[in-house]
Amino acid sequence: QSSPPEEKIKTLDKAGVLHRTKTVDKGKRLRKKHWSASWTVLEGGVLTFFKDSKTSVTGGLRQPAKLSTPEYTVELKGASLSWAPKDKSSKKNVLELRSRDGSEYLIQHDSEAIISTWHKAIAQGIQELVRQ
Ligand code: I3S
Repeated sequence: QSSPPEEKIKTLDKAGVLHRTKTVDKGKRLRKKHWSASWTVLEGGVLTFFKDSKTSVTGGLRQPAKLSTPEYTVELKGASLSWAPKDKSSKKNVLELRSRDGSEYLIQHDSEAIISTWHKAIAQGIQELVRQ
């Protein structure tokens, strides 16, 4: 039985600036980490990292995508999320996201409160897709 149409409307779950780096690309470990601050949007079961962090300032929440190019798009279906083990990074508050296609990302924010709300939102996004 399919869900009613209103449940399929994509809603913005969360958006903000996070530090992130990709560490594995489809099973292949990348040689170097390149941390950068990026405008990040969680919407409709997809986490999108934009190329830069400035969009939020210039474009505002309403049209972030128009002024910036997505750099990484992570489908949360089949993904897993955990706190990164200490050997993955010396930074604090680091999350590790593994996508179903075998890519891995580290996501970080100096504020424990902020990273915790992202942890909750991404974990919930993954959970909601489990039975779909
Ligand atoms: O895993 P690594 O090599 O310790 O990661 C660090 C490097 O990516 C480093 O870049 P350079 O090798 O160009 O200096 C970054 O500046 C560091 O932030 C990385 O370590 P952390 O522990 O911050 O993820």
